[in-house]
Amino acid sequence: MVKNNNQDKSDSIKNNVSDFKNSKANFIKNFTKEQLLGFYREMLLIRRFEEKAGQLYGMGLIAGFCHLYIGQEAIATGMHSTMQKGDKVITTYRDHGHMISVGSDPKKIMAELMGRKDGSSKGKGGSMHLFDLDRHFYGGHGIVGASVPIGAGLAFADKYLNRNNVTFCYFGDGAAHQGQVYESFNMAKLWNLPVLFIIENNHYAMGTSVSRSSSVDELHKRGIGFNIPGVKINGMDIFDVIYDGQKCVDYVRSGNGPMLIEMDTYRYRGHSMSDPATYRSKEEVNCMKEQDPIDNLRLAVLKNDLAIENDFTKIDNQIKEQVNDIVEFSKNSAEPDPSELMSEIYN
Ligand SMILES: Cc1ncc(C[n+]2csc(CCOP(=O)(O)OP(=O)(O)O)c2C)c(N)n1
Ligand SMILES: [Mg+2]
Repeated sequence: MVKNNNQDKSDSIKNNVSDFKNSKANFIKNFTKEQLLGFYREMLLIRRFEEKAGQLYGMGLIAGFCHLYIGQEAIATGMHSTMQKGDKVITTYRDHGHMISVGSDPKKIMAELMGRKDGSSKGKGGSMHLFDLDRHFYGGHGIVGASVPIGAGLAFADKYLNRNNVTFCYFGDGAAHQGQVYESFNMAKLWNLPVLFIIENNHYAMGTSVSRSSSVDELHKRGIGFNIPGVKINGMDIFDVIYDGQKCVDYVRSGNGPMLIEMDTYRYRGHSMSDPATYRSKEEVNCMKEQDPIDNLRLAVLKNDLAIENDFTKIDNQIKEQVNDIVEFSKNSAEPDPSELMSEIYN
């Protein structure tokens, strides 16, 4: 196969990744106890928040579309730890976890899901249309693939204004087949935009598996035709995400132009609340749950004597209380006034 410079860079990242596999036990020791427990706290908050959202949906307190992120938490939390002030995040409708990880108030997120006036979009956007300008979180997009050209545009603005920031642009394995994705890849490389394209490959686009829909199922290779290097990262392990992800962020921030990451991950629940997910076996789901990112982190920390069981139990209890408060706040928030119906919307 003919190689180009970017391919060499991609290969060298891959080589470093295999070095990392050998020294993984040591990598965890780079973090303080506070940092490790902070990762655990954030991932657990996303998980419990999502479980609660699922219950509230069942009770009729959340309506419309609602896509849960359960199983994919290590990606949002891990990549967030590689960000600098002013870096941008844009993603799909599977957005609750990403908005929590950038530090938005989860009370406002839940209130938004419930269509209440204290929601982050004043209760008028719902689950798929979260937004937080102060934290550079640019949505929440219901149109499959739409986060990619907009993400490239955000990166264009940073480059144009000489800001040393990176845009973290997330999309799914299904979205990776969209034409607008490749138009964006072309321009992003042509202008060497500081954008990190991150495919969250959870192996299904609604009910269609990657193997049934993709002629090239190694999605990290999708940038090669545009000279965009790509790597595949184990998205079920936060230490893989941070170690490998940081190298990619550094590459982009150093002015080399875009890079593509394929995060290998899995969603435990159906595509949305109306999907019983009968297209995959219980064995498959259980096998993936054995690699659970939150259990993985807890075990790795305990095994390395970097915290004790009681530290985790305390956090488990605090998160339980926090999620109860989040629900109370959201239930007590009123629905938007009917006079708001036509304001701040496109019509
Ligand atoms: C342009 C467009 N086409 C189709 C849909 C319907 N649709 C919503 S989600 C989805 C599947 C996308 O799967 P993937 O990109 O893998 O993301 P995931 O849901 O797995 O996170 C489809 C086809 C849409 N919202 N927008
Ligand atoms: Mg998918």
